[in-house]
Amino acid sequence: MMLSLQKKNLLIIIILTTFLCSIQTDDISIPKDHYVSPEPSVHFPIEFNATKAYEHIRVQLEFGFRVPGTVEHDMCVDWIREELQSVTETVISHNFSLPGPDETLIHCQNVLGKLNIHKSNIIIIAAHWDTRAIAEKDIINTTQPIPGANDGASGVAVILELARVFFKYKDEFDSQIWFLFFDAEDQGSGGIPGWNWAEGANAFSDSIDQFHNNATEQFSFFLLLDMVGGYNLEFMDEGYSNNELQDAVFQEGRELGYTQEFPRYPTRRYVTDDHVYFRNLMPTLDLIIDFISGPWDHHHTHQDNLENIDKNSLYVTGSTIESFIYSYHGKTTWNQNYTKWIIISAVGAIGFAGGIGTYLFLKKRKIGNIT
Ligand code: 1BN
Ligand code: ZN
Repeated sequence: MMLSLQKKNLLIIIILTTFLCSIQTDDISIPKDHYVSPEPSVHFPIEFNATKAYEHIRVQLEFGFRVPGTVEHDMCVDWIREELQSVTETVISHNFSLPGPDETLIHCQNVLGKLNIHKSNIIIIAAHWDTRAIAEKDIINTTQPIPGANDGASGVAVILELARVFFKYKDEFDSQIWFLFFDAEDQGSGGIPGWNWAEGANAFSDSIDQFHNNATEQFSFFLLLDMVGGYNLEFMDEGYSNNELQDAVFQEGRELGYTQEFPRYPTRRYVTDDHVYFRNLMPTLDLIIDFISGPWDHHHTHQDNLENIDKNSLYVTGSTIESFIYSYHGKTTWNQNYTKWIIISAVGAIGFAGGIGTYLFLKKRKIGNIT
């Protein structure tokens, strides 16, 4: 059958608009489904290097015990700042003091490294870097400090390695990333007499307006890594953490195959950790093991040393966070994609309706050879 020029044009319009309606570009993801999807959403390839993270733990232990008020402590924070200089855009020290046992002031320091400082959303990844002044859970030398390979150094190590990776791919992110290192977390219950848990995080959250612009920047979420490097890693359900954020990170871990480490039914406990001081600002998650009855039983003992660190646990934690950050805050967030999809569909639908309308109009007027 021969088609007239007008009819051909109309058919082309209809085919084109229908095609436009059905286009899905690569970066149109299905993020809403992400929370429930059984499909892996994993960013590949993962670049997190567990050997580099392990090395960061070894370096911290070489400084000695990182107890506030000691030279070892001050040398360690200088090193953290130096490491951050090469993988962030801004390194900021937040200095504060707390009273020591003899009423002299002990100088403490939180450190913040910022990446993508011109983006408006802020993701925070945090850990404490100080180590406990006493080993109250050991059977010997209970008044002596602990090495803190897991309790302190592991979180710092994983974050520094993540910073290296994210710095390399910073243009892929639509968010700022803050790498935040807290001092004076681990001295509660007599660690340093009179101090509470998470003093550094408390001081930082009190001063947070010094570090961001309230009018132009918003906080997205806060991830705390605490004791992420021991063997038999199994994260617990920390009660002060945000449920949705916790479910999403655990789901990401399970999609990577880490079903032991991110169990479906984790042990639930409440821990007064650094994240509690940020709960009123954004969703927070404490990624922490069950240090009371879990399989890694060196918490606040002299055995919290390099021998009881498992590189695989560092990899599980690092790769899960790397993948999670890409999934949720890569260049194309689900919001933008969803909007793009609506626009494409609307333009397509209008074009399609216009084509049909023109066809009917021409047919009614019997213009051309439409039969
Ligand atoms: C986590 C690691 N914490 C200390 N080391 C926090 C904590 C707070 C632990 C209260 C026990 C009780
Ligand atoms: Zn501790």
